[in-house]
Amino acid sequence: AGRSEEARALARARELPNSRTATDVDSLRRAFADHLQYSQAKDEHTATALDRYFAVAYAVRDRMMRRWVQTQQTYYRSDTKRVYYLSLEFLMGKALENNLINLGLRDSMRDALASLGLELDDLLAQEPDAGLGNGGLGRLAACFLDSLATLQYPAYGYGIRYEFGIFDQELRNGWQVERPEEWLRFGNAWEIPRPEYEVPVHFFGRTEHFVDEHGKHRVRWVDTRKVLGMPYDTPVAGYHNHTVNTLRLWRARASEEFDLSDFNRGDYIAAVEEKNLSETISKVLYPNDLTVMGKELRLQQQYFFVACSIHDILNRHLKTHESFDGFADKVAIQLNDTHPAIAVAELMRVFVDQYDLEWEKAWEICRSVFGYTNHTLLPEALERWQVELFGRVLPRHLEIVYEINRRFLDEVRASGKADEGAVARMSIIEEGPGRQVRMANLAVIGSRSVNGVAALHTELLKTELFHDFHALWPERFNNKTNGVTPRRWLLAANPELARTITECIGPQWVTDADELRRLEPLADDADFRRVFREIKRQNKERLAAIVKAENGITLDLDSIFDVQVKRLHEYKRQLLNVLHIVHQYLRIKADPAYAPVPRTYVFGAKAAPGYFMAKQIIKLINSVGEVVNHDLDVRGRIAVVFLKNYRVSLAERVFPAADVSEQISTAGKEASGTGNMKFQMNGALTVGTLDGANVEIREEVGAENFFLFGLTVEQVAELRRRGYNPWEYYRNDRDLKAVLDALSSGRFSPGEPRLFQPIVDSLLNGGDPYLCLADFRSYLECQERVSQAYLDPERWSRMAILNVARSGKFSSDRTIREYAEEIWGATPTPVA
Ligand code: B1H
Ligand code: IMP
Repeated sequence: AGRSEEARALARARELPNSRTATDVDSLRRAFADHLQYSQAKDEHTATALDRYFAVAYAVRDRMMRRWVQTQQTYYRSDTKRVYYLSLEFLMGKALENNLINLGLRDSMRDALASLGLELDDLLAQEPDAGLGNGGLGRLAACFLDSLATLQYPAYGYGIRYEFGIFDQELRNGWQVERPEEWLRFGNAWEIPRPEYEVPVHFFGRTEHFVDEHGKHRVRWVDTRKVLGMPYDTPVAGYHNHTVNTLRLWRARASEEFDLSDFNRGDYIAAVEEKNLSETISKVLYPNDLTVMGKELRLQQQYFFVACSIHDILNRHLKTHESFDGFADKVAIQLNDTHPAIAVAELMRVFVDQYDLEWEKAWEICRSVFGYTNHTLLPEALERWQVELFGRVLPRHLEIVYEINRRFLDEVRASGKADEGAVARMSIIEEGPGRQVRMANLAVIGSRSVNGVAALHTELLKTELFHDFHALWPERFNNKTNGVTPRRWLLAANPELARTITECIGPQWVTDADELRRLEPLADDADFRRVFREIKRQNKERLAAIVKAENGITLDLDSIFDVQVKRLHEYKRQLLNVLHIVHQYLRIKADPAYAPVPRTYVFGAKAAPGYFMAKQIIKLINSVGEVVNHDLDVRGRIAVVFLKNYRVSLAERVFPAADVSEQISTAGKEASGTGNMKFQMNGALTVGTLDGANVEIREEVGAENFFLFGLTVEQVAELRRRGYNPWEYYRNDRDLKAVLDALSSGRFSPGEPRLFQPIVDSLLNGGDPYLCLADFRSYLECQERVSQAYLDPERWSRMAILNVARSGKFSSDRTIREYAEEIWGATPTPVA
């Protein structure tokens, strides 16, 4: 009764006019002026560009608030099934432009600011990237949030509010140097701290087994160290609808009673040191894309955010339900890789120890709630924890994992479906010296669904990594090919192309990317092709301006912009790309009359700080660039550019400017790739292997609109069976030999002739694990075909337009709809 009285009073209060929801130009101008004054306490004399950015951001945020609250109320009222996406990474990038677009405010806000003599684009530039992820896996989570809200699914993202996201990359003398990225230094306009919803999380300690008053065997987790998780909520608006979902990120805080004993002993400093230790948990994102470190702090991060999120999910459920009986009909939890897989044990612990559920019942609920997405087959990325470490940090969870495993192994043995070898491979515990907990096995056993992220990847999961599990539970496995949001990656990043597309086929494509198919006939329209080329040229100009400012290099806009942007990894073979560049360089030097179709080779890549070979390759790219860009013999023919600090906001400038997309991983190694999709959507042609989602991109665009090269997965396996010897390729291919000899001779490292010897050694004496030499010739021939095709601009634009037209499959809207229908059983829940 009290609450409905309050509701009526609030409604009356809201009858007074306000400027916080209106979206006309005059109201937006007023909102900007108000926030500059009332939120920033600034005037025209003192306001900085950053103040003005905040004024715009707050004006936009105001316009999300009502919808945000109403969205949440709608979810409660309809008691709809909610989806929780648990991820250690959300690579969100900037929020302002995306929010302006999704709320339909971009044009009015631009006009409102223009009337004040301000450029919207200048203010957009002020916002720092939210770099809470490494690469594809984190950016996928961000695209998913956009699609979930756009498709009106009742969804939440849960993760960690890292104080330091992915490092800022600087280059010193061509070497990568990492600097901390202080994205929160000037405040974050989008987050709402919610200290009132803090959650306690326990670590360490020991377990006590006892018999309760009903004679039941129970367990207590005692003598723990407590940390608090404080939620920060960020609104995620759907495109042109009323849905605003929540990204809830947890920050670690020392518990209030943190080491009172130290305080009481008068050791103030020691007590504050303790506080720092607790708060370290959410300090920094681990920057080792695709490599696990086995560090205690990383396990603490994982458990910290999982425990907070599970607590939150259960509380929300209990607000409107008496028990957990219908839990699995109301909740779906997706595990973004194994990083949050401890959630399986945590949910069991809370059910059994705190809510006193029977094990069997708890397990049944658990197993129908979780879905697990695998993102890689690379062994170095498969998470395993030393049993000793795991049991020290999470003693109760280790017991639970043992119990899950014991029951699972009994069941498998009883079924007679697996021999002892298979049983050992499927066990959650890897036996032998230094026993380990295998998180992937825990995730598979604890989930109703296991999916890969591209068709080929899922096939390899079934036949290799999870072969035994697939034999046991074939129905659990499914594919969900990745996608990217066309709002950020086409509508926002490539405004000219987006506008032109809308002029031709209407605006439906923004939320129904299959509509892009209607561009197909325009590939045969010479006028459209000309416009398409003009747009590409403008986008190349925009990128060239960045390169001029950052690298001091003037790019040739007529050259092919040949781009490889992604994390630096040996399997992604940036090195193969460099070998091709060096080959071209040597060819021009050997034959001054050789005039290849001009190319600008563009790279952007961060290397994990401890990844020696990756850092060497960055240095090599820069050193080759140094030589090539200053050699008058090759001027106007080839140029090499390394863009420093590749990140989401830079990517938004790069994809629209690319002619060629380099997707050249060793077949079988790239689970999906998502950059490949962003290039395609922006009309770049792919040079690629049959790996990850390249396979499906080629299927969609047609073989004639895709530049294929390299060994297939089967051929790679066959070559390895026969015994791969890189020396044979070196001896039999004079061009290849010349390239490697040039690296060995110090041609690109004057004064330090042996600098790149480790790279050459890894290729020749290290067995060339990623088969750069085996694919070298095929890659060269493919690049020759690319150059020939580029010579015919009409043919090239035709191919590029068809790439855009056939990119609909790779919208994350399609991906999310599949997850919702086939894994989560979630239905769209529109907000009135
Ligand atoms: C992908 C990761 C990853 N797969 C461990 N696995 C990490 C693993 O910090 N860690 O410990 C971080 C990241 N990332 C990528 O996921 C795949 O390599 C891509 O092929 C795929 O497109 C992307 C999204 O599915
Ligand atoms: P939470 O994240 O689930 O705690 O959601 C908070 C939001 O949900 C707020 O916007 C509330 O208005 C809304 N909400 C919370 N409880 C209820 C309820 O019982 N009925 C309707 N809306 C609710």
